[in-house]
Amino acid sequence: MPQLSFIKPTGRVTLGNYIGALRHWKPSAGSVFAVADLHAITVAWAPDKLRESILEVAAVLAALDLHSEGGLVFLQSGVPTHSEMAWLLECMARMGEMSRMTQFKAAGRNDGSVSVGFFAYPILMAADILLYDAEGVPVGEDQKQHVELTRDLALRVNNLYGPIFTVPEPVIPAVGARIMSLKTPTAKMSKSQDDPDGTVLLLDGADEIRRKVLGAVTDSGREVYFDPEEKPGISNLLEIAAGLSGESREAWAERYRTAGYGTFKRAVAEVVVEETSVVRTRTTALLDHPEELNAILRDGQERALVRSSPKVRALKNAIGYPLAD
Ligand code: AQP
Repeated sequence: MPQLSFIKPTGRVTLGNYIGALRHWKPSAGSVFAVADLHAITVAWAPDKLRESILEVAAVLAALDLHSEGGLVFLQSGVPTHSEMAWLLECMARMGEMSRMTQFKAAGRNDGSVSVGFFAYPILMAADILLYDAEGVPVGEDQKQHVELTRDLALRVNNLYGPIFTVPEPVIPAVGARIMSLKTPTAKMSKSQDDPDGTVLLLDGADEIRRKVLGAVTDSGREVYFDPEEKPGISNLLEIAAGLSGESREAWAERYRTAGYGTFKRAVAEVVVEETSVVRTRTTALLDHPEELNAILRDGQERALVRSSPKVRALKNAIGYPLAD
């Protein structure tokens, strides 16, 4: 089944993004990988930072060759069918169902300054999915409700106007590693958090990676073993090592159990340096040659528009717009 995955340009790409998501993404005919830059402005943003983040995220997708084998890599903002479809669906969604979205309830309900876009973004996400006839959408537990909204909207449209949309299923990945901050191992490593020493960036140089990993907080005791409750710092490093090397956490713990925290951290730092070096070098090269990256993105956006336009036309036609075809 072709994959459809979006990533928000809300900051620099982290090692958490790479281990938890990007390194598992594979191109195939029909797959869609997009920089969700329309989603990035639902919260406060600075134009320069946004531009920088969009280009970095796009360069990583291209460095991973996700545009090969017929896959699409593009900027969401460059393909107008996304916002057009979102508007059409917004007029079919109900305030009641939108107000029940837990992410809005958690972050925005009692805050009058939250943007209307933040309230409506699950509908934009529905548009992103429905435009490409995605059957399965890989999401974490926190996004499952949004795929359910997408299903409800698709079924509503299909019942009222005929079979226009494929009704997608949420696909929850079996074991997704959750990488935590190196400085606060009880908090997720995140692009948008201001946690410079706790966050390894995918484009950090080798020395910077070593400095950050060696500076990671550890736990009391001396032994290396996996126990996120008792040893959140060490367990996070085991998760990182296992996520990158393909060897299990247990194998890593066994090898370094009594070696001392310093030796263990040095080994983890080396794995991070080695296993990210190819994607780092390729991403940096693309950022240094914007014409190559731009060409990939322009080609992706043209193909995405060709692919998604019939869906918008079909819906417009069915709901009463005379010149939609
Ligand atoms: N710490 C993490 N460990 C494992 N996986 C992670 N992902 C993010 N952080 C970790 C995965 O990366 C993908 C990025 O998707 P996104 O950028 O659209 O959303 P996100 O999950 O909100 O990512 P961030 O980095 O935490 O961004 P902000 O700070 O803006 O919220 C997803 O597949 C995610 O699971």
